[in-house]
Amino acid sequence: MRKMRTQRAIAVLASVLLVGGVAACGNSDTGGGSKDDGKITMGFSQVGAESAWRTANTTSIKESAAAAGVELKFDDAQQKQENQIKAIRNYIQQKVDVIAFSPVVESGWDTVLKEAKDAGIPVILTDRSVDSADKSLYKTFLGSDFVKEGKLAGEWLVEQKKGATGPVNIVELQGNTGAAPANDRKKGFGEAIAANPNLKIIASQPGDFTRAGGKQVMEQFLKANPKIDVLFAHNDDMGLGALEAITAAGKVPGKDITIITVDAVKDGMQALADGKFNFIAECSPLLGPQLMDLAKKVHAGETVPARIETEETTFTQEQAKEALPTRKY
Ligand code: GYE
Repeated sequence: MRKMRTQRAIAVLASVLLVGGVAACGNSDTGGGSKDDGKITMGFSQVGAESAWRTANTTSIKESAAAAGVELKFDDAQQKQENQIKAIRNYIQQKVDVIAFSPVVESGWDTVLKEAKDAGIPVILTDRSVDSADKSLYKTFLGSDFVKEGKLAGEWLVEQKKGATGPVNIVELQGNTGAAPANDRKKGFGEAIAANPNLKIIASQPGDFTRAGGKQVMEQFLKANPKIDVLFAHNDDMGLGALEAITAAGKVPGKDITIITVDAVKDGMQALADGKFNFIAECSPLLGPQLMDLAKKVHAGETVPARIETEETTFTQEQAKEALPTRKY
């Protein structure tokens, strides 16, 4: 009797172990499989969170990584190059598969890029580029043509002011010093307005791409210059900050002062539709899907084009009214 009971107990125990074993085996199959599945790890160093453009760009990158099954390590450098260099060195140490970053300034990257190259980790530049002479330090640059954006802004102004008989005084709010979009937008705009000698930049200062910066520098411009006809702001956020300074100075934005910006984020488009801004050159922050695609190709050893340009347009007040209801960011 006792023997039979013992035998049954052993049988029950065995079946429990068996079922448990199968279940455990099943678990490890699915769990382990997806881990070693050639999943790409990307280390991304972001400039910061200085503008609505940047927020939309970060969201695009995070969402696209998740959708593409790319494991994303993300670092916000708070607009400091030294933080970006630290983050890139960390990613090299962690042996990520791909490093992507948006360089806060153009210069000073050769050493860290060489370290990534020596470690055999491909680098993708996104949004902003570097001025390194050695193009082998990175695989590709995905982003806008900032010179073109500045040029489109300038050409619109030339057209608007073609009947001007006297001087047209322009003030310029630049992005952070040394950044590709600040250098290039200034260049493109300057070249375009050279077509009409009446158009003169009477003051040009960095407002760091932030609302607070735009407001503060515009206050100084207004104090120092009794006649300001045009504001060219290198992004919407600085333009939006400047609106406060202009209104506080008793002037009507969009009427007393013509305002041109770059980006076309929702708040900028709203200001344009409301008649406070006059023209926006678009710069698209939605780089995530293309970036993930490039990361996969580069990781697979495929050659990719050295330069991939973002498609963009421009907006007048009327066009902003039409585009606003479906604007995603
Ligand atoms: O225009 C500005 C942001 O690098 C294109 O950075 C980007 C610029 C964008 O802070 O709003």
